[in-house]
Amino acid sequence: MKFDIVTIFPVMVGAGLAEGVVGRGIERGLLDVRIHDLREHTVDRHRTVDDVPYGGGPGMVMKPEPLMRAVDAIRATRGVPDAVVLLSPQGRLLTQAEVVRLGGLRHVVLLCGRYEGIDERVRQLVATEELSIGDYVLSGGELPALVVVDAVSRLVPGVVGDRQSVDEDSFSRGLLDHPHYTRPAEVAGHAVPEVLLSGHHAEVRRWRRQMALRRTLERRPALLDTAELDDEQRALLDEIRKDEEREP
Ligand code: 4HQ
Repeated sequence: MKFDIVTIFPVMVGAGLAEGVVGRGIERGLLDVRIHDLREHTVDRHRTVDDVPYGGGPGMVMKPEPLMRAVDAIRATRGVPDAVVLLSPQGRLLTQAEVVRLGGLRHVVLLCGRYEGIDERVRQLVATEELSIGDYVLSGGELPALVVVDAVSRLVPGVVGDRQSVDEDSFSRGLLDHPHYTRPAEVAGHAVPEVLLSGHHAEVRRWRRQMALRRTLERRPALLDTAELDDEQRALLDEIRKDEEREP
């Protein structure tokens, strides 16, 4: 899968791609990621990428032409992308469903904004969609772009070594994860739940499914409205809800 990231902080983005699962995916040729320094697409002596807002007010606005030229250059050298994504708090919220959709594409361009915002014509003329990674304010789109690349890359075959860990991932099943434990069996008086030491695989599986449902019900109940539960999960959830009624 191909990603092109346009930014005024190429070193920061490069650092975010260099290690871990994404770094290995790039090294192994499963991911083709290029970083584009927006300033390379300026034409003035000062390499200006921002300007004062029309109508006045505080802060600066990202100029449209460098971004337009950057995407033109990507089209010419890397091919016509399937999506040009603008990262901004005004975008549609990034969910695992959006991640899966992007994972079905072959070539995605990510535009990172800085300053107070980006000239609206970039949305109209260059971006094909706008995504937000959450309802909080960051100082730029670089971290959101890295979030998108990370989440989408995990779905590219071979990038995550163990296929099972992708399929069983928390949100891929629409629920929160169950608790995890490793050695030692006791830490500061806190023991690992007995069932996990029992060797009863069916019991372990049932306990994990129960805990995932319990945590989802307690922490993110709205997820249960859209999660596709099987018969066993619906039965477990009914049990948990009855327990709650007895001692809330
Ligand atoms: N910003 N999800 C403002 C974000 C953001 C987010 C990126 C700050 C764009 C201009 N982007 N710049 N949240 O807060 O995507």
